[in-house]
Amino acid sequence: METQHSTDSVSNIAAVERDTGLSKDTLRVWERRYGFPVPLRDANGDRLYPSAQVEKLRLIRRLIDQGKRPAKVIGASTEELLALIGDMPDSSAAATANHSMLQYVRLHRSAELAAALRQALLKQGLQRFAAETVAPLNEAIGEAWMRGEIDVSEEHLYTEQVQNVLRGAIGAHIGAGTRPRVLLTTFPDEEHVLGLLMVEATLVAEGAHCLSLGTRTPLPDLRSAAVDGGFDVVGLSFSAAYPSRQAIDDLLQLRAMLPASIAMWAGGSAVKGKGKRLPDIRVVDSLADCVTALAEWRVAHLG
Ligand code: B12
Repeated sequence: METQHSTDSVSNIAAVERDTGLSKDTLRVWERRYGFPVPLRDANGDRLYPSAQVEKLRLIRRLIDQGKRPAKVIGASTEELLALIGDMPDSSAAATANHSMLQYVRLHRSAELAAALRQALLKQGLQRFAAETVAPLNEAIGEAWMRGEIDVSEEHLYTEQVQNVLRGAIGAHIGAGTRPRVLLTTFPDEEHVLGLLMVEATLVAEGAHCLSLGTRTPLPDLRSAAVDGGFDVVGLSFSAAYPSRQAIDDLLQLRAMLPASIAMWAGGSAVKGKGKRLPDIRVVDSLADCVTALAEWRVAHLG
């Protein structure tokens, strides 16, 4: 509902939520906690937001999608916010795309989300899509969940759509790959699957032969699948939710169970930088490092 108040058009809280993607609760909390926004009130006492404030909220939303904390930017003027956005690395197009994808998750518009993901994949190709679209989106979704702006069902909605698009693209390469033969999975307590899919996308694009068992494979079954399947590498993913101590113990246990001829690669936030405590296990810190680990393996085994 747009009404004329002085020269500035105003919007009610529902319209601002739709426009900025900031929930009504967040708008009210910020008003109390930071003194911004400062809505007017209509005859019924309902909040009305002048368009200048809505524009500022849009800019603040974009900076938050880039990882900025609300407290850090909410006091800035519109000019300062624009300058901050201007300083953002040339990811404005990506940021805008991510912003709208986050919107689709919030509004349960899965068809538009899937279409936007497919569009990005088309533009970027499999490897860049995983690294430059899915990785930052994971962060943004995780942050939005942490701020209570999305709930677990929306995390699932997001995961399913990303999974469909990545699986579809990877599926086109099934069986085409050569060496190494890489078996991908997670341990029983890890249900985050996107890390695995991003790795598979990266490796398949490099011509590796990958087989994913999905998440939660018990160690003895993983051992027999790796040995009986003649795999060269077992790759395991550990999200930030997985206790690092447990990851190290479980990885060392599997290392002792697997023949030395099968390499082990471990990745994800929970094991990042933990290489020193994991002898004979290659900790891979990023998708780019994944390509390096692959090249190292080929040099060592295929000369
Ligand atoms: C989607 C999601 C969910 C979905 C998962 C759906 C599914 N089936 O996959 C659901 C809703 C189920 C979920 C549940 C939970 N989640 Co969750 N989740 C996420 C989210 C948004 C994306 C997950 C993901 O797959 N990320 C990809 C991860 C694995 O990749 P990465 O660690 O960044 O690793 C990078 C590289 O290292 C490399 N890599 C990764 N793995 C590997 C493996 C190999 C071999 C190699 C070479 C490279 C490699 O690729 C990645 C590229 O970016 C993350 C946010 C985030 N930032 O990740 C939160 C997040 C991981 N979850 C979190 C939490 C807390 C949980 C729950 C405990 C919440 C709860 N109380 O229920 C549960 C735990 C479930 C469990 N037992 O595992 C927190 C963890 C925070 C912490 N420090 O503990 C996060 C970080 C959100 C947040 N910001 O707080 N989650």
